[in-house]
Amino acid sequence: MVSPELSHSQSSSPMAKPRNRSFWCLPDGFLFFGSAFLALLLVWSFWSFFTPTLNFEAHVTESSSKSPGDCSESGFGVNLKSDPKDPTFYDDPEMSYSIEKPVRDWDEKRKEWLKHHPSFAAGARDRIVLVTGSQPKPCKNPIGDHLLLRFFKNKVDYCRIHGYDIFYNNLLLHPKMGSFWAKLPVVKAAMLTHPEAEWIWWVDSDALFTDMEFKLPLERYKNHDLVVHGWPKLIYDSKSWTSLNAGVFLIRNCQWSMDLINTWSSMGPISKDYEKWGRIQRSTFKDKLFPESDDQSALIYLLYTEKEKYYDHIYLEGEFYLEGYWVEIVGGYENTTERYLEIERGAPKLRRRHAEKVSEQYAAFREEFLKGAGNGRGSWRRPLITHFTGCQPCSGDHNQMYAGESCWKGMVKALNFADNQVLRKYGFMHPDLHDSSTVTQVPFDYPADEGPW
Ligand SMILES: [Mn+2]
Repeated sequence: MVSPELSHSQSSSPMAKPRNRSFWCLPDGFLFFGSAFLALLLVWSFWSFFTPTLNFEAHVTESSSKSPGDCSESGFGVNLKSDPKDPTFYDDPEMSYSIEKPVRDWDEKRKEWLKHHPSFAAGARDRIVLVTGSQPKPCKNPIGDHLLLRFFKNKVDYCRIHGYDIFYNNLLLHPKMGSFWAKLPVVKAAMLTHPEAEWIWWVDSDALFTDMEFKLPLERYKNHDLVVHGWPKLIYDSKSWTSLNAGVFLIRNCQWSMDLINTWSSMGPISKDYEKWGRIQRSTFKDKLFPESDDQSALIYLLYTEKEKYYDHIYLEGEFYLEGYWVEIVGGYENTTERYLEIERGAPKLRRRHAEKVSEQYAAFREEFLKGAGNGRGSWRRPLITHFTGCQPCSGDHNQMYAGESCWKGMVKALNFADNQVLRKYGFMHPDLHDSSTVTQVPFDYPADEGPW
């Protein structure tokens, strides 16, 4: 059927050519009845093919009742346009986003908000908002801002592929909470700003996704509220300040987490006991070399001293690289690339070109071939996150253990390794992981006789 907009625009456009005039001048009524008759014939012939079922009827009604321009529901079936008048925690003048003011009854408040926003309640259990950020000023390292942009692009790519929201912060939300402490005020504010999300996923600016397909096994964390990469043995036996890494963590949007952030940040620079905490941490964790209290040691300290209170809530993920130390990872990218190519050569369905939006299906296909790959250290599976601990892309400072060159070269290699997984869906790739600016086209090598058609 010719839509009214189309016939209108065609007949009134000054650019319309007179050649088709006779067609466009047919009375609307004629067109309508003509097409309606054709539609009826079509429906009728379909009717004789299929046994009519309730489903079929429902489908017809649903598709015809919704006009094509109806945008009241967008995104993933959530309503972005409705915020009912019913008061929520946002209307409470006592509510504060500040790290210095604790939030109480957060579970009830969040539940209440979801009740008033039912379209968000449906998928709330698995909803993740990724939060990251960097400093407010330009980088001292001449290539620092470029590197940070690429680290951020990588996170945007990962989030787009998996349908996660992302928030980038480049301000100190509390003037005293700088460097490694800066994340806590941001995570707390993000929890309040995203009651629709069950999880906030903090990822440091010097960490990047190097497996664009892998999804967090959320089912495994259902009875926990904080997930970090770490090892109980190193906490309780070795008492090491690197027994877990606080640069990447998944935190549940709940009251327990609000309380944790409160206790955790009370060992930071906002505390009058900040220096004392530095001394305590250093005497507890002998391998800690600097005097200031840091967020990672503070978290380990809580787990170590109050095991009964914290251990059950915190999942120490040691099975895969929730984050992995770059030094033990970057040398393996070529081997991993080769192993994945080998798999693809034997599995045409993995080579099939597809829209980026349906990438997760191909990730699931690939899983069956990765069973022997192992996970974490020594494995040839792509590491979920490569973390450039000890290298600071922005300031240019780095641990004296390694040359600055190896930091920046490693980052470029990791960024291109990750980018290749994304670019491929756009038809291109970096042929050389060390060379960021050269791209080649991905050949179409999917044999027609193996196709699904
Ligand atoms: Mn880091």
